[in-house]
Amino acid sequence: MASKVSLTRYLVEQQRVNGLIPAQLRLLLEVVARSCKSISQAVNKGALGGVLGTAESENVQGEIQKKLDIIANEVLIEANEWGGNLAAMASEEMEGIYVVPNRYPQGEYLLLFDPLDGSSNIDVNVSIGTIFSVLRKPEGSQVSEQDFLQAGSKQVAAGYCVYGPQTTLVLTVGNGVAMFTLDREQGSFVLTQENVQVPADTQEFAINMSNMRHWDAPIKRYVDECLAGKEGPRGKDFNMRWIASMVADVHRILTRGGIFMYPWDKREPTKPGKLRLMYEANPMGWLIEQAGGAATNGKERILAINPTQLHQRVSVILGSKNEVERVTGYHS
Ligand code: P6P
Repeated sequence: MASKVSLTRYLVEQQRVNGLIPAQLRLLLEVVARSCKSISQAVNKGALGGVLGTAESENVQGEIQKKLDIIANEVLIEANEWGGNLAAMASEEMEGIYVVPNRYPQGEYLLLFDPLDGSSNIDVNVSIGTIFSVLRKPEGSQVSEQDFLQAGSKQVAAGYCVYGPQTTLVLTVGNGVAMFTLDREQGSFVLTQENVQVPADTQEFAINMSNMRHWDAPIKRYVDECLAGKEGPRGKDFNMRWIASMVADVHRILTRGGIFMYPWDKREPTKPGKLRLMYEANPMGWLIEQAGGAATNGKERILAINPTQLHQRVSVILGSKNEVERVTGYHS
């Protein structure tokens, strides 16, 4: 039987073979993976760990925080602040950036994360996940929030860990997408898929249909055509999925194709969308593109958007390339 390739070995080989991962980035990714193992343990305890329910506090998004949101955030901060490879961190759960304390050496990378995406699913035992993105800190003086405002195309690493029937880490450093499944007996992530490819076509779309009356015309047209099935303009039937956990929906798309849409809608016209650019759309968009898919906001490539605010939101259409191009085409 072929010997198991651990995450560590994969990263060392990517560093040695492709020179893609400097030692400091490799250490950072190992520590993020270790953080995900700790979060997975906490998530798996559920009610037995007294970690379900809300924390009676709100995050910067004005959303009620779940106890596990805060636990996951603290795990990532504490695990990543001492390594000497980061200058600062940013999180969906924190208003401002977290600058590495002076007692630790500052590094050249910036780490952004949504510590536990899909929180509404925690208490009902549906898959959730951690999403992360790594940028280089621009040259210069003391790190600031401005340093984080880089387009998604500047990411040097991106990934997520989905806490579902398996705990699976999905990662790209710009050389394709690899998936690692947590071997709980060994306590290590083992390579279970390399060179992940999203099929260019699909018969499965993911959107929250309850918002249909609020959508813009191009999204309504696309979904209506999917619902028309064989007899309609698409000439084929479509299936629908909506897990209300971006990590789980994106994982399905990376695994078997599909299109995920969280578009702008007229409930709050000044808000470009619900999902956040820096630590949701950018990392997921890069993973999808690295797997041969596409990711736009309906009008332009998500990774080309120049951010103006750390927590800014964006409309997201991502997945099977031909479907995303069709929906984007309807917008032009
Ligand atoms: P809705 C989870 O809260 C999240 O940010 C994404 O993970 C998910 O795709 C979306 O919101 C679900 O939103 O409006 O369907 O509950």
